[in-house]
Amino acid sequence: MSKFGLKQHISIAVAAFSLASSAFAATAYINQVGYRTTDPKEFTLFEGSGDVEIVDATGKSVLTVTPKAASEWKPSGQTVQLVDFSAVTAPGTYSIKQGGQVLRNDLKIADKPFEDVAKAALKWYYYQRASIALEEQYAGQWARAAGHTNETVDFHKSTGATGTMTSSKGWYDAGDYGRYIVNSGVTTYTLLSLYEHFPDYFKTLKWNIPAEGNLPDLLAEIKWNLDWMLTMQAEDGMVYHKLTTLQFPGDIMPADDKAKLYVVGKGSAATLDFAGVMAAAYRVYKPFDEAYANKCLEAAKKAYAWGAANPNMMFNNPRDVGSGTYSDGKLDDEMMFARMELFISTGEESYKPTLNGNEMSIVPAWPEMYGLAVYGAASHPKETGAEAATAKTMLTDFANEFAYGATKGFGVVMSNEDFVWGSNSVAGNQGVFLLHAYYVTGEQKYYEAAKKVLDYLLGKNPLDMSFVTGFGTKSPMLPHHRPSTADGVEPPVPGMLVGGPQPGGEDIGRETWMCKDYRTGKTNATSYIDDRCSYATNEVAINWNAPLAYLAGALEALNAGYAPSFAVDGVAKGGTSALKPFSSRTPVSTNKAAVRLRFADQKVFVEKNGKRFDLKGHRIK
Ligand SMILES: [Ca+2]
Repeated sequence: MSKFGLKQHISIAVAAFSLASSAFAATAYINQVGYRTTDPKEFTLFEGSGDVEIVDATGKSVLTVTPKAASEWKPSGQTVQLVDFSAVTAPGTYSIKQGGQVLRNDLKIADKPFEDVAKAALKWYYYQRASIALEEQYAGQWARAAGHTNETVDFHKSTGATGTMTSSKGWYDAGDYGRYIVNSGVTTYTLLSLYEHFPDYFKTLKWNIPAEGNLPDLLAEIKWNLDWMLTMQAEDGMVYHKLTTLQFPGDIMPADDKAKLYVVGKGSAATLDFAGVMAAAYRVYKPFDEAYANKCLEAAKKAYAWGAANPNMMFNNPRDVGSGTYSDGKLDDEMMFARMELFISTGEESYKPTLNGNEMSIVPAWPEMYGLAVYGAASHPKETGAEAATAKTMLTDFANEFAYGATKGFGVVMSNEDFVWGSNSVAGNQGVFLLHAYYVTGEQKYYEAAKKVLDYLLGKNPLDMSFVTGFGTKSPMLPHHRPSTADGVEPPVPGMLVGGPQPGGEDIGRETWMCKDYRTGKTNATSYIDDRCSYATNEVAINWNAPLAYLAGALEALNAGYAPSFAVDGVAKGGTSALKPFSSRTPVSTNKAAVRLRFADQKVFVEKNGKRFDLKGHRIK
């Protein structure tokens, strides 16, 4: 498979033993899925020398480019050059040559390069469905029996309730089979906002899942999780924290996980996240099913009322529970999110929020919901008035820095601090953030930087691999995902974004199920292993796939001519490209980037009593 990259480097080195050192081949890191005909296009060159040629399938050289000045990208420690080949616009498969050597031959240009990625990233939620069999007509070789079909589930004593209740449906959270309200919150909202921004595009986009009335596929899928979330609300409005077994199961299929299911815990984070999501769902489902929409809004109001009266009830795992914690010690952002969404949906003064323009933690993550309130305000200017203007400033201050970062080094937004647990979702959320800045300004540099996030996730990275299963020349084969491990099917379930490189090494240990140290000689951006053992770099999660789905879906929708209703003129590209000529594009500058990013706040870990825990509640040293 590896005709290029490191392996070719070695074979060329051997073949060229007696020749000059200039015979060493460079490495070209590309978006392996492809580039859009009308988009700006760039790849990253390592150890290159001289001009680069782009050669079409007939062997004809269609472009000769001089790579840009070299610069170091600290996360991989590599000094690299960016190569702009935007001038090549014809669909096809191309080779990249330098010094007469073919560096790689899988460079693709297409009209809708991300449509299949968007569909697969969204289809993955179907594969994660609890309480239903995946039928072959929809799931193909990944068909499986239903899991977690329990008629009733037990209340854990941490809920304060006794006996049983009914709760089914929802999406399995990650590589495990837990269902967690907090992580469902950021995930479901991200997907709802994708629909709310591009309703006409998603009314017709289909990816072969069971029909749900007259709902578009995206809303049919989201409803599967909303239905579950609604079961998790108690009479008084409070929302239970999670539905899991007491401990994680082994590598078994969902149907074989027979341990007792418990409703566990309660708290302000789950309740407020639920309130915000249900308030947004009201708007999105109203045109299709008014009764369901009203049910969501009433649930949102009840949850908010409970959350406003109980704003600081933290959840911690009870001693006998070892499933994921999703414990959050800072809850003002969840409150802001809930108020913003309820205010947008109802216009009631009692919910009216005021954004703090100095808030720094505004790139969303499951414990960082403030950014969703910023998105909400920016995307509903008619409803939020002055808050929309504050939100726009917050978006552009950060987005300027992101866009500038993407012009140097590897040509990606990420910096060293971003290589935390789930680094690929940090990248994805930066991309979604940039698109929001693009919607409200129309500035091309934000669109380009967002697109570069997708380039990174699909192969333009120092590991020379696509991080999405089933896509690209090389992609993860052994993700930490129980169904993919246990189903006896060689390819993993497609459309999953793995967590990605990061140097924490939380999964390294002596126990048989843990990894040997895969970090030796590696950098932040290469500390990764494609192995089932690696839950710290190779797991999948619903909140990680959501920004991928949003990015790929939004980029296709924009290029199909759809713009969000609140966007400034010129945002929809309509396949004809609103790009300025490449040579006259305004260079980006950091002069106005007064805001310093505090990436530490986005780290995906939980601190409790001075101890750090990972997503799943494992202690981090
Ligand atoms: Ca929080």
